[in-house]
Amino acid sequence: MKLYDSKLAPNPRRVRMFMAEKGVSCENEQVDIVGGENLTDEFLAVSPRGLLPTLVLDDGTVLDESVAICRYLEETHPEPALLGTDPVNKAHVEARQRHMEFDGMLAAMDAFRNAFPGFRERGLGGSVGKVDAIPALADRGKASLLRWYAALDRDLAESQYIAGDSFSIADITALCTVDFAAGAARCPVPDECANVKRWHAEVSSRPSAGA
Ligand SMILES: N[C@@H](CCC(=O)N[C@@H](CS)C(=O)NCC(=O)O)C(=O)O
Repeated sequence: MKLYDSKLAPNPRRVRMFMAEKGVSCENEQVDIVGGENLTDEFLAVSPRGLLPTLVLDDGTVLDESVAICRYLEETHPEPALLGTDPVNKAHVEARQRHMEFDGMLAAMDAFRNAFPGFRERGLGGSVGKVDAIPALADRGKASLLRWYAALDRDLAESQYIAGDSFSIADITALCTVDFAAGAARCPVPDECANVKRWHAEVSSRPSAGA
């Protein structure tokens, strides 16, 4: 299989981390999003939505969503389980993963995309039509991130990881979001969020965090 990847982007990093946790590797092709390589005919012939990550399986099947790719990898490489263990835990991990994606990742995307000069005419990613950036959405993205950090800090006062006692996909999504928010979106974890900082140091020390 082959992963179309982009080193600086947070969603492809989620898949790289997931693969590293599973000990899975495959062919990798870097696609330059800022330079617009994801919008070329060549890439759109592979992945029509023009988004990264995209995983192409050996039989030609194209998977173009991070969590769908992770689902496939979990089914084909069950250990270690990153999407939960029993029916209740699986549901809880999925809920927490969605909280991280909707409340964190999307806010970080808004904060970055709507402020980055290179994306002035690319307010939404991918190939389906151009939408201008809206600068006010960058401010709202940062406000949403601060709200998310506060909620995360409360949750992490009660548990070691985002979805309880075990590391899961929810931690991967959250780590990739925090690092992207702190770097590209210039919205780091506030000093008062000591529980988030404790968790961040712990998950950042995993070898997969460098994938
Ligand atoms: N929900 C999708 C989001 C994918 C996405 O937005 N990827 C970004 C990189 S993090 C992208 O490819 N952007 C292309 C662009 O900005 O044109 C997933 O998780 O795979």
